[in-house]
Amino acid sequence: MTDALVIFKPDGAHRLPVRAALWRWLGSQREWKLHGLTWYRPPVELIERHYDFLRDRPFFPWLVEFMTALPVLVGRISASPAALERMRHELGETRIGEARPGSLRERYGIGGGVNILHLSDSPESGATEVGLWSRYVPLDAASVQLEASSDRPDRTYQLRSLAGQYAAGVHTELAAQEMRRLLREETDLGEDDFETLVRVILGAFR
Ligand code: DAT
Ligand code: MG
Repeated sequence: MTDALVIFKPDGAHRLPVRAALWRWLGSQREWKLHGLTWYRPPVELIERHYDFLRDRPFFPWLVEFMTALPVLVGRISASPAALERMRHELGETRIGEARPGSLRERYGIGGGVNILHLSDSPESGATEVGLWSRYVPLDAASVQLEASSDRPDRTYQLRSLAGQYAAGVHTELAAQEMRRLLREETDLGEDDFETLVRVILGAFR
């Protein structure tokens, strides 16, 4: 058995229909075991270490801001190496535009690196990431109880289309305004946290 780190990123944690869908998948424990899932707002230093291999990429400052902006849901799973590989397959490719149709990221990701869920990509990275995060947050705490469904509407595909316009500089203001309206329908975040969510999501498409 191998360990892996799982994180509902801010979009996966706070867009309620997405959180419910991720929970239905992860909580099924189909061929893995979930050992704990807890709310935690990671400090910059932890995210910079976690994504150290991306330090030189142009999107790194955005990535750090995105991952530290709001509390996320973080936990540890154990699975066979083959099952972990199948989980990564079900999750889909990193960039939403390239994510396999039917994968979780294709179904719920808004675009670019706004891709809902982190999952360690191998037994080696799993061990490293679980080791690193355990120094900050207990990964074996009793799991939070999440809702398996949401009465909020899922606006993923509209958001993705608008993010495309926003990124292309087409109707930028209107696209941003409409994205804000749709995100408001999806989440119950309070006003300040909601503004933060909008900011970090739009930030991916500048
Ligand atoms: P994954 O999350 O699929 O394991 P990764 O480990 O290569 O992908 O990268 C970590 C995160 O960094 C990824 O989830 C989103 C962001 N990212 C990576 N490559 C990117 C890119 N080309 N454009 C935007 N964001 C990117
Ligand atoms: Mg990775």
